[in-house]
Amino acid sequence: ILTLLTIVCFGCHTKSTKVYTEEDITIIPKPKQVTLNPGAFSFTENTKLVALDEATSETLEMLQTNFKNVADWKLEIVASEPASNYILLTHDDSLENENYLLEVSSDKIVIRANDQAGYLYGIQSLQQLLPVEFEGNTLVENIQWEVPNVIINDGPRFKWRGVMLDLSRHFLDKAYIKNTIDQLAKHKMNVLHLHLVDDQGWRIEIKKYPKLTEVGAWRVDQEELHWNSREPIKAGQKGTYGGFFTQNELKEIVAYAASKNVEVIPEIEMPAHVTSAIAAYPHLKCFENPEAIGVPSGGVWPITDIYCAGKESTFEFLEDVLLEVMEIFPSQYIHIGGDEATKTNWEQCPFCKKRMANENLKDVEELQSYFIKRMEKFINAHGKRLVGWDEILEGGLAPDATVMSWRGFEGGLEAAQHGHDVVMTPTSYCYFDYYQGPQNEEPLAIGGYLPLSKVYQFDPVVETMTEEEATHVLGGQANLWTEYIPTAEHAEYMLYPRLAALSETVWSPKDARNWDDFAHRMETQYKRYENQGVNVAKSAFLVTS
Ligand code: TNX
Repeated sequence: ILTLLTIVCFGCHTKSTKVYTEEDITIIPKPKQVTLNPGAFSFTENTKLVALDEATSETLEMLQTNFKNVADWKLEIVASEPASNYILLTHDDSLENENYLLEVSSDKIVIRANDQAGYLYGIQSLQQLLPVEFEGNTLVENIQWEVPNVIINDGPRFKWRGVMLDLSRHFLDKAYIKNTIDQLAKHKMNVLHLHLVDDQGWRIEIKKYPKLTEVGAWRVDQEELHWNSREPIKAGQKGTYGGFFTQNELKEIVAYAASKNVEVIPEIEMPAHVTSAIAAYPHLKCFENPEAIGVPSGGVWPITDIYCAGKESTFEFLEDVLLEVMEIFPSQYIHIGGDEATKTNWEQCPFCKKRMANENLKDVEELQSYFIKRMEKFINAHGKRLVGWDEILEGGLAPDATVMSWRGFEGGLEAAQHGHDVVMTPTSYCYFDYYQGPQNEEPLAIGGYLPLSKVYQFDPVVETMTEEEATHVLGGQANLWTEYIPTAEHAEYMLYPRLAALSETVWSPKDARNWDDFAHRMETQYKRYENQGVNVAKSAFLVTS
């Protein structure tokens, strides 16, 4: 009798007793289409993970590790389907990239996708259907690891779903970046834009120009000198605060990100926001005055020392740098910054004046446009595309440039009207360095006010856009500038939970968005964050208007 019972038990594993409702489906970002059916699938120690090929086996290994951690089960990965009690990942050509179809029934779970990203996102949704403790990755007893029976048909609204981390103003280490990549994948985001160069620090090893990191990556300790101090650091003064990534470390980050469907886009600022480079190689600016400042901790504004647009040596330097950058980052896009260039030096500089005369440029705006167009030619010749902040529109946009619109939506709109691709990152919805709750209760921030509810109202497509213009909107991105964000813990605080709202604005269908429904799902998402050990801001949630 006992043997018989055991056989029966193995065949039709544990029956669910819980009755699920729509309220129990708290996936963020909200899927395109969800159908809830009666019943549930219960994972057991004998649930099989079915991988028909190597690609799916990697994805299933993630699930295997999680179950090892939370249940101390070693779920077996097998190559063919058993009669029941299994999860299968299977290829489906009819689905678009990054899409997945997740079908949960009482005896099996099937995830269909056309690419690795689709499987990954199917698994992410599955994890969010499991009890929140699943995210904790620590052993939990007396819990039923079950998932309601559902059919979820899902895929992204936009193809660029990004976050930018500013590693210059404060350096954030590799562990934090990998952690952010994990979170991006959980939120079904797929772009990590790394701001590797700014006045306050050069963060990427360039073999041909070692001083960029020997000198340019270090400034006086941020504790001694707040970034907002107007005290310039003297040339030669030894910096104690900073850091940089070696090329190998960056390659490791790129590979890790790729395994989570995240593309890392490097930003090498030019022609401004480059005091760190100039501190290392003063010939890169127009006037080589002997009292050249070192790497500033910030705040000396406006910064007039920018790369000289007249000297050929500037372009040689930048091309050398970009060659090394393109070796590290396989991304289609290279971000060249282009923002906030104060061009007073260019107006005075004999080299710049000569360039303007030779190239028939009527003003320094056109000189900046010349600069960017020249860089674009170089980037295109290496099979890559240029993306830059919306200032690259001034003086004429480079022929194939993609515009990252930050000073509102206008730059993006203008670019789209001229047939250029656009990523929307307007300060009003996407600047995660802004306060997210009442100022007097929040840690010091740069200013502004961007609560969770406001992020949720973001829409990358401007209402007045024609259909054709809207096709040029690649998506949206949150920017985390770190002038006031000295630690990884603080960076987390600024990113979460706002990233949850942003993810929904770039993933979910516009008409699926509903604040009350989102707020309900966020209650569970908070528990997930807590289980994952994320330093999440509670304040953002309190403010609903
Ligand atoms: C503007 S956005 C900048 C950054 C600052 C940020 C602070 C952009 C392209 N440039 O250099 O860090 O504002 O919010």
